[in-house]
This record gives sequence, C-alpha cells and structure tokens, in this order.
Amino acid sequence: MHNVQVGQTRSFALIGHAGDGKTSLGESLLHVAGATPELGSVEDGSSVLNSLPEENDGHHTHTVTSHLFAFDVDDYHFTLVDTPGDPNFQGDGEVALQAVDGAVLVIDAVDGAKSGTSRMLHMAEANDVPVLAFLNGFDRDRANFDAAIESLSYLDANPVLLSMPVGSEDDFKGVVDLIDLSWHGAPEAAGELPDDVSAAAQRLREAFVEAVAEHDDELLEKYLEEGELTREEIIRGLAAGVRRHDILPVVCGSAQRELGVDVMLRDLEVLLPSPADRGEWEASDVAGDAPVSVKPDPDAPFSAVVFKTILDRYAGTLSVMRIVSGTLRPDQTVLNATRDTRMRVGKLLMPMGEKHEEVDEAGPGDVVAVAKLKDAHTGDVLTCEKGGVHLHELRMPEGVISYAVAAHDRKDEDKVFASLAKLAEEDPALTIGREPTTGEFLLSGRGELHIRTAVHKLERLFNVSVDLRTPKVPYRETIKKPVTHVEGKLKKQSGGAGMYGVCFIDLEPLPRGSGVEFEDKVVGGAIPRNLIPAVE
Ligand SMILES: Nc1nc2c(ncn2[C@@H]2O[C@H](COP(=O)(O)OP(=O)(O)OP(=O)(O)O)[C@@H](O)[C@H]2O)c(=O)[nH]1
Ligand SMILES: [Mg+2]
Repeated sequence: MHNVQVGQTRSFALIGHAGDGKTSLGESLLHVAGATPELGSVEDGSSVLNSLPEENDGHHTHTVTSHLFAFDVDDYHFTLVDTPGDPNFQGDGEVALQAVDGAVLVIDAVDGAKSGTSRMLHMAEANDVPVLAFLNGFDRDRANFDAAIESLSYLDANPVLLSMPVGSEDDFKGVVDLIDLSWHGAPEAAGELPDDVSAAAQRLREAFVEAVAEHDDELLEKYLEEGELTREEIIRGLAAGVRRHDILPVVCGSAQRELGVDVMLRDLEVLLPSPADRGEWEASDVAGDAPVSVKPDPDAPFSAVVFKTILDRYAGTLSVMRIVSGTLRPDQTVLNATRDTRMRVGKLLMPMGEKHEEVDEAGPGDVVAVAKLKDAHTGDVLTCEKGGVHLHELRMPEGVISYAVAAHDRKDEDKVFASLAKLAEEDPALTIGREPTTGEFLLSGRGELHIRTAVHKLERLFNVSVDLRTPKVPYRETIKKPVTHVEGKLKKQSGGAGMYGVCFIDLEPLPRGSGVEFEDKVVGGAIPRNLIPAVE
C-alpha cells in the first residue's frame, strides 16, 4: 500500500538521550501498527531495529547507526528512523534528521530530560523538524510523573500534556488520552478507573485546550466565547503549534509494556506534517544558479536527497534516499547533481530493518534504497536527467578525535585501507586520510568508542585488524607579530665570478591556517628577477 497520497505520508526520526528507550519505542510502534508479528526487544536480541552485533554484546545494548523501517497503518505510509542516542554514533542520525518531516523526542520518566534530550531537541529545531515527545518507562521503578514533567520545563520548549498516566512502576495501568478522553490500557482497568482519575483528566484537558487556544488568535476568540473547541480545532491548533515549534506535545507511556503507544501512533498521524504541509524545499536550477523552490508534488520533476549508505551483505552498497519531488520508478536514469554524473537506478527497495521489500514507485516523502548506485554518496542530491533541480546538499558531521592507524599485519595493508574507506562510506562521521606532514594515516571520528566500534566492525566485516596509536603532532613554528627589515645574505665564492647579495624582507602574521603569501616589493630591479624565487 506504500503509494498513498502525499498527505498521508509521514517520516520521522526517534531522537533523544542515550538509553531512554528510542529503539524500544520503535519496536513497540511497529508491533502496535501490525508491521511486526511480535514485539521485538533490545535485550534478548529480537529487535528488528538494533540488528548489528555491535548493538548487543550480551552485556550492553546501544544503537550504533540509524536504522530504518517503513510500514503502513490506517491508510498512512510511515518511515521510521531510529537514531543512536550516544554522541559517539550520532553522525548518520544527524544527517537523517535533515531528510525527515518530524521527530519523536523520547524521554525516560525515571530521570526526565537530560543533556542529550535538549541537544537533540535543538538539533531538530535547527533543521526545522517538528517534534512530539514521548515520556517513556512509566512501568519502571522510580518513574516519577511530577519530576519528569518538571524536568521538561528546563527544555526551552512549551510542553503540553496530551495523555495522563494512571498508576506507576509495577502498578502502571495505562493512560487517558486527553484529546478524546479515552482509556488506553488494560481493558479490565477501564471499569475500575476511580472518579478522581476522570476529574484529573478533565482538568488536564482544560489546561491543554487553553494552551492550544493561546497560540492561535482565531481559536482563542472562539474559546473565550464558547469555552470549548471542537476536536478538529484542537488538532488543527496543535499541529500548527508543532509546525511552528511553539508547542511540544507530550505523550506518556511504556514502550516495553506497549502502553500509550497507540496514542503516540495516532498523534504521529494527526499532528506531524505531511511532506505537503512541510512545504517547498530550496534548490537551484541545474543549468545555472538561479534559486528555485521544489514542491513536494508527485508530478513535479524528480528530486531526492541521499541521507544514508548501507553496506548490505547481500545487496551490496545501498543508497537510501528521501524523495523530495516527483516520482521515481525502477530502471529510471537519474542525474547526480552533486557530482554531475548520470546513473541508472535498478530496483526500488523499501527498508524494513534488515529486510527490504521491492516497490514499483516512490513519491514525495517516501524513503527507498537503491543498490549499487554508481558514484552516489551520503549527502548527494539527485534529480531527473532533463529539467531537474539541484537541491542543497546535506550537511555532513565532522570527526573530533583522530587515531593513527596501521594494518596489524603488513601484508593486509591494501585490504585495510580499502575496507576502512568502505566503512567511512557508510558512516559519515568517520574519515580516513593521510596527514602529509607526518605521513601517518589518521582515522577520525566522534569519540574513542566510535573509533573502537569501527575497528570492531572492520574485523567482523572484512576480517582484518588494525593497530591504533596516538597521532604524531607535526611541530611547526610561526611568527606572532610583524617584524621589518629582516636581513638575508648570499655569498658564493667557489669558482668563477663570486656572488654577493643582501636583501631585506618584512614579515607579518596572516590569520591562522591561511598559509604563506609572498609579495614582491622590489623596485627598480634592485634584485635581479631570476633571484626572486631564491629570496622566497
Ligand atoms: N521497564 C522498561 N524498560 C524500558 C522501557 N523502554 C526501554 N527500556 C529499557 O531501557 C533500555 C534502553 O532501551 P533502548 O530502547 O535500547 O534505548 P535507546 O534510547 O534506543 O538507547 P540508545 O539507542 O543506545 O540511545 C533497555 O534495557 C530497555 O529494555 C520501558 O518502557 N520500560
Ligand atoms: Mg536505540
């Protein structure tokens, strides 16, 4: 059913602090939507998202790269992108965040919002990606509703509660959805809900309807006159607030117990923008540099951004793209506007964790993977052969630490560097390059754990091992302030006519990193032309 209307297409990233339950919520959403037959767990290795050996070593579980899963539910087509929470691995999640239309900020209810929560919220806002929040783990020991809600007030957002948890820890029963005042939890608990729960839910509902009205003049007028808004008005006001980053809707629940997750799914449908709501993308025409806007219209010229590369054991290198405009079909030839090369697209694959499903077309907002797309790299922009557009390339993350790397066994040298180059192709925050001043090969990444995980992957995928060392620091000198009249002398008396010369140069520092500039201020041929290079 994937080829639904643009208005029913949703793509979103799961973001947040490390270990707060992003992958578990992803598994739970997939199961609740009927996309997986059983609830996957990050702990027993049954997760369809955390599928790499590096993500579960038997003691620790953590996501090390973004994982994608497309699914259909209630006439909507979704693409879910589960991103890593650990800053060591966030590189390709940061790139993915530039290619999706929304995000779910997952926050653990035990210790509330943390540094990673606000960092990822800001990153989403910087990419103009609308955000909904899921307050997760109400079934956990020490889950604390009031403290968790209090922690959200430090987020520099305007949190608005959309569901109310009932009970906590072992006694967590479910949530009351505040849009419809409906019960989402154990059916037997519904009948037992005490009156004060309904009264509390009513009060919270009034507070949130008021908050919605406050962000929209038209709705505020109606609310002040009639004291109530219709369901349709509430949703319209909320969605507009989310789109403008004025409101952060908060849904409560437990990913592990699958409570509150159906409310989250409904809110993804009604509150996140479709590609059409999100609006036009900036680009330039392929021929010149004239700015143009790209409409997310299936009949417009094709354009797409490549936001991920996967080394798939069976399919080879997969380029994952988000279609921005037009419709892509198998066997079409497209232009890589970044590299000015043409290439043929083979089959279109819809990513579903480690598996893929072949589809016959993909339109705006859809995410598809294409195998062996010659010369395509993460961040590149694609378009149709004729009359295409050049979208802005995606911003690539940069490494912050480097190690000198050498093949453990000298005879593996070629294989090591070819394999490292492949890994770097898949992971945009990993780079390998030679430092010309020291001659060392440097492997750069986001942190020590990032580099060590890459080395582990290298052994697993390519069966080669490397040694890591602290890189040599090239020693360089420079001048710190201007000096004038620095004297240089040339004396040459060995054989023939002797040479004798004196020259004076002035030196002044340039901005750091801008190299050396030589300016010839010799007047009247005081120094012969042919000697100037020697002076330099
Ligand atoms: N009790 C309980 N445990 C949960 C819940 N959600 C997640 N967990 C546990 O919390 C731990 C971390 O969950 P993950 O889903 O891997 O968290 P994550 O945010 O994806 O972690 P990173 O990808 O490493 O950032 C695991 O041990 C989960 O079983 C929940 O709702 N209830
Ligand atoms: Mg995870």
